[in-house]
Amino acid sequence: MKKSKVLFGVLAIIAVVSLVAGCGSSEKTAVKPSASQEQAASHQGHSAAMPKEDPMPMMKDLDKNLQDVVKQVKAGQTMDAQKSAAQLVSTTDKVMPHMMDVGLKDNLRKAAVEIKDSVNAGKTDPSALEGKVKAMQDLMKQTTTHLQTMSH
Ligand SMILES: [Cu+2]
Repeated sequence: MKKSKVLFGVLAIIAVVSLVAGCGSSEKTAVKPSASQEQAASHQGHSAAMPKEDPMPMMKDLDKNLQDVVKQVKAGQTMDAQKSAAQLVSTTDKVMPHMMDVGLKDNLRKAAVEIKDSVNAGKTDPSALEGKVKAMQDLMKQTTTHLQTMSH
């Protein structure tokens, strides 16, 4: 009789402990999604994860980088064009953390890299580059519009 009472007591304690532990862990997992939901909500505006700088001047830089690439390719200044194309990609990388539209972000980056690759391949045909430049300009316009929907 005594033994079974003790056994019951131990079992009861185990049950309580595991209940408490279970409660604690379920509370923890319940907190996590709500925290990420909060994060997602704050992404509507300028997120805290973003660098604190204004991306609009970067869009101007991007436009200038692109114009430089075109001008230098046309002038046959391959080395300069390659530098400007590298600059074009690095400016794009600076703008990207401010973009919330994943598709647009990918396309903008791809367009910049495509221009860089074709300039780096040397002997770039200006007319072949033209289509890529137009695509980039179009994506830059969309990006500017996209960035204007957020407060920076
Ligand atoms: Cu931003």
